[in-house]
Amino acid sequence: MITLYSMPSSGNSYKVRLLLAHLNVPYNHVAVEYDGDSTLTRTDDFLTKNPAGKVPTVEFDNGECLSESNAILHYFGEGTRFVPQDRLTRARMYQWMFFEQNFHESTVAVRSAVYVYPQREMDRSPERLAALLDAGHKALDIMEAQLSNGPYLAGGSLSLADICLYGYTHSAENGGFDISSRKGIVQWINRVREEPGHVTLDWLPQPTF
Ligand SMILES: N[C@@H](CCC(=O)N[C@@H](CS)C(=O)NCC(=O)O)C(=O)O
Repeated sequence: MITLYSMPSSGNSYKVRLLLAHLNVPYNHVAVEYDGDSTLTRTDDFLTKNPAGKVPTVEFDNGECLSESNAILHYFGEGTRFVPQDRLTRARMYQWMFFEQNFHESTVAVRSAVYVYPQREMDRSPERLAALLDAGHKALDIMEAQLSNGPYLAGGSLSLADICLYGYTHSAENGGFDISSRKGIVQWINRVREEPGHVTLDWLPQPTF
């Protein structure tokens, strides 16, 4: 059985847990939280699995490992209903997933992390918080423009792009972002949440041992 190293409180890890839940993929879960110098991601053993020292990271039965949340989504999502058949719609799904890592994660997720994790306290300067708020609202406006015109980010049904961007958008208010005035995003959050098989951020699989 595969092992997923993931951070229970993190949107990047949640994306993977959400897709695996939708696909009913069983896995061992190893929880990783910030724990100073003893954080699991800093150990020599973990660094052989992912030299970047980050989660989510998947370890397969044969010892092969895969990291980067969106690469993991791609690995498990390929050939399922979460990857559109149409070439352009599929490319648009990837467009949103690259946007997530380039623009949304570095603003919306980072501002929330700065508030939530005491370890990020040094990043709480007023200038930095203001810049992140401004840039994060721009990222949310870009999503809002799409979601005011269609039910999902790419095509007419839930795709990897929605699973990917839901991770940090549904909890963006933790970072001080205004979601409630963005009606397209509000309705999309409800739509994603109502999809059969959905699990919440705090859901973790039962231990298998
Ligand atoms: N681009 C990476 C980002 C991964 C990442 O930043 N993970 C954070 C949690 S959100 C982490 O592992 N932090 C623990 C650490 O740095 O030790 C992805 O999408 O997987």
